Amino acid sequence: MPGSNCAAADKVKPAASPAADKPAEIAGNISYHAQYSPHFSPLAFGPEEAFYATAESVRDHLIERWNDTYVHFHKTDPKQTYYLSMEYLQGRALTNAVGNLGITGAYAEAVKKFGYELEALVGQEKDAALGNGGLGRLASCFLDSMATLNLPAWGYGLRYRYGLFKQRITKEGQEEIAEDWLDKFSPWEIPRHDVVFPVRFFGHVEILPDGSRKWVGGEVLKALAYDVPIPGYKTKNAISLRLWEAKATAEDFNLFQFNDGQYESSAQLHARAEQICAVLYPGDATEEGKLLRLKQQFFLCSASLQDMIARFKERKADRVSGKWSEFPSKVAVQLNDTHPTLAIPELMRLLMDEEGLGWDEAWDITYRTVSYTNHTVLPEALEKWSQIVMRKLLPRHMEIIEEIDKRFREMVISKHKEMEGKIDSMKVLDGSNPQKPVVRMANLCVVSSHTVNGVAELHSNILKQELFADYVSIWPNKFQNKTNGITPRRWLKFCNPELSEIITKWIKTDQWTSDLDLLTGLRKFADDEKLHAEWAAAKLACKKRLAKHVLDATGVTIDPTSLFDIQIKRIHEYKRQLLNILGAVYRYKKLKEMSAEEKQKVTPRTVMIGGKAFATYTNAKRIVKLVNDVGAVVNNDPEVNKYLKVVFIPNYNVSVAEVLIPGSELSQHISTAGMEASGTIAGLRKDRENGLFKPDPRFEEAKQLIRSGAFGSYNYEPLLDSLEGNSGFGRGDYFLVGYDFPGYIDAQDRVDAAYKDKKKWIKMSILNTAGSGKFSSDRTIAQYAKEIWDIKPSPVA
Ligand code: B1H
Repeated sequence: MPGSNCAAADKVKPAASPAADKPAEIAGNISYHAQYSPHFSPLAFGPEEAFYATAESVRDHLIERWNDTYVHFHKTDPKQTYYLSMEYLQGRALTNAVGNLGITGAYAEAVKKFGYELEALVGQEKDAALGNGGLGRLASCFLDSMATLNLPAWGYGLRYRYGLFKQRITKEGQEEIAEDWLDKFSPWEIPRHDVVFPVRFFGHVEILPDGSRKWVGGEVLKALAYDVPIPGYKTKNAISLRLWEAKATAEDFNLFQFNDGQYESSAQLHARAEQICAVLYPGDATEEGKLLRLKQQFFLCSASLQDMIARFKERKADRVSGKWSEFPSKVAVQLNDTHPTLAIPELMRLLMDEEGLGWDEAWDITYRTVSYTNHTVLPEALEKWSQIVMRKLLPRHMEIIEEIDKRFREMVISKHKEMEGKIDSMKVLDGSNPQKPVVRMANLCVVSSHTVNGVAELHSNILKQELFADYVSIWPNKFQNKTNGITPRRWLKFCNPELSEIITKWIKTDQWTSDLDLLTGLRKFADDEKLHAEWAAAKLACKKRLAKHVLDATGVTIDPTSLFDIQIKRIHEYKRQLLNILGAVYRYKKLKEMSAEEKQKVTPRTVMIGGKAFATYTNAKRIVKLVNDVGAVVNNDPEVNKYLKVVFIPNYNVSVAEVLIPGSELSQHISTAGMEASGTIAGLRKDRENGLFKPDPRFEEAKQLIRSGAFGSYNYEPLLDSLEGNSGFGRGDYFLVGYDFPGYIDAQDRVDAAYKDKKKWIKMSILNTAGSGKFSSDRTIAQYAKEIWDIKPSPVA
């Protein structure tokens, strides 16, 4: 019973869930849920009703494991990790849940008894899209690996009412629609009415007679927990993703005003509470809604820390030697980027003002508890909060941050005199603009965490050599690398059953699903013709599935034998979808110039681009429009459309990715060097500033064709202009599209040539797969556990 009082768990033995290997029992349990957990008319049992009843039946299995896991952790009291993240891109859960529990076959058979295919029911589920992109998906992969590795760990996040918007493509380009993932209800969450904490905003700091300080007044909301069980793969462990929802209390409801007809003012705090979890912050490095975003961040941090402290105390009561200094040996807090930085001053406040510890003891505990992951060196994404706003919303925290800053500066001067000249860029508070003094959240994280890590070798080196270089001389051992990974369950076994079967057959074990390095076993078959034939057949099956998705979603027919060239990620100028589409435009132009004979030699290609643009990011939206406009012309041009198609994949999300990734043959990652965590080098812009840059004629040709109106009359001038002269993002072509264009086109020519040599291509594909073991999130999480968190696997017996 996660949250509190575990003794009860022994008394209230839950009724057993249906036997996992008996489809008839499962079917009975599904019927039971349809009847006794009703959400619909008893007369209806269409695909939607069947999905919800099936999900609730699967949830019975999850809850058993989740209860057992909590009881086990409570009894064994291991050190636990708490992953704090403003984003989780969970996607759908049904396939993953039955897959991880090993009951896919039994459930498939059970739902057949109602005349349904499991795959069809799976499609009824809405994506839980509580994240923007890579950072959020990483958090979800991490949860899967933590559970699979039997680690005592929790995820903490916010229960956004609306997740990332749904993207619809119209004549105007991208249109955003609220994504109602809770439209009906989520069968996977368990509201925890017993897990509620107060969270304060605004107010002031009072100094008590004994000199201690207390934050009082302002408005107080309640944080209510919703637990989402996360099953591990082939293990009895199931951990929790705890999502907080903001509520106001009945006392905040002014019955007098309501009876007086003042309906809106009677429930003001309720309305403000609702705003907090209304929407996911829509940016991937952006502006907007500042105060609300800060409230969200604090809400997550405060509720989660109160929960951790409550659990520590609950378990501490059972131990004779319980002391606060033990806290860091029971609790590890990982900050997923700077978004949950307020956990630092909030932990200090709770320890000092609520628990009565002194600064030094509280600081020692906080420092040994917290660690921070940096995901980007993009300057716009490095959070800076106005000191004025911070002081108003969180007056006590602002005091604590000031004290951290002051003590840091004193430490540098007393212990690292040689760094004194660098203090201005290292300190936490930046008052260089007296109109707009700010708190630098990344600096606060570096100064207050025992460990800081980047997410790729190259990225971590940039952190050590550039962004955080000055801190390295003070704390040479603080900085680490933890190369990102993905869960091989969702992203290989479940989304690509064809390839998975082949792998298992050839390496003669299915253990690769939890030990991905075993894929190296494929290497010795890289030239085997039988494997080649099977490999090609599996790929074709995935490409056909993708072609069907494209037809359903866009009405465009694509050829499954053409090269599938895919770029899927948030639309951002630094990710350079523009380089990709300009390449396609250039390809189109060359095709138009070719004779019929010349065209025969061309490698047919389908270029697919998918991703969402931030609603107010105009240039990103222009890119979406351009891809769609180019597609409309190219795909309907009978002279070329056998050799080139260009498709914008609408509403890219986790479920769409599960269809796209298995069908992909060329995956484009072409972000500007130096701007992405995965794959970067340093600066190149000097040539351009000095007028030394000579654009390649092919680049000029591609832009010219767009300007000529070949793809419609939409005004692309601002977009093309950003690639030229001195306009655009500060300087002309800030993201170096023109600089890389010739090299990019040449590389694409080499891709065409390589694809023609089928044998060579398939061999490369096999070897790529064989070498991908390192990128399992199991490896990433095992390293975090050992090298940062100091936690150990604790499997339920
Ligand atoms: C990444 C973000 C991010 N880095 C601000 N930073 C956000 C920044 O809402 N915001 O304000 C949201 C997200 N996301 C991505 O993290 C990197 O761009 C990728 O390169 C990396 O693979 C991913 C996971 O580490």
